[in-house]
Amino acid sequence: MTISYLALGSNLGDRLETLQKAVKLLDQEPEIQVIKKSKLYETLPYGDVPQENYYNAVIQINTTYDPLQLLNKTQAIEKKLGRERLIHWGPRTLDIDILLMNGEKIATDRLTIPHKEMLKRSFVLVPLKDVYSEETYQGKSFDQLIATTGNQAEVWLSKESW
Ligand code: PH2
Ligand code: MG
Ligand code: MG
Repeated sequence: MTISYLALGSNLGDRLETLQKAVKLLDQEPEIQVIKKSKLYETLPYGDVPQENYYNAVIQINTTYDPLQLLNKTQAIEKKLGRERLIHWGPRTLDIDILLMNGEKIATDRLTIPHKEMLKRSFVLVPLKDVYSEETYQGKSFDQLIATTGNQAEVWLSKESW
């Protein structure tokens, strides 16, 4: 079993319903158990593409899949819930990114673990703090890591319960 962390994001259509369905579909996979869900956050779009606000969350899962098997599953679920790959970094009904898988380090064309950009993004670090198994990551507290991004003000708790 591998403890892994997945980031979920949506900024098209019914964002809450999409994230809820994604968690359910992941948990229904025989080789994946969802252990913890972060709170739900509304976030300003990060990057250069103007677009609507996102809902973001992070979940902790247990899986027996290897990284590429897990990527195939997450991509199948993105597709099932209506994702079309149109604009790089553009609006999406559902994005599932693998952040961490135990201590794995992988760099291939399809997949990099730990996720390359995670330390720059408060919309990832704030929910990761909710579910991460330890108080620190690479020797730093999450509050320190979040402060370093400079975009911590772009993330706030959603009033919706999920
Ligand atoms: N995902 C992106 C680009 N920008 N901004 C926010 N706030 N949340 C996201 O999930 C997001 C983004 C590309 O994956
Ligand atoms: Mg992403
Ligand atoms: Mg992605």
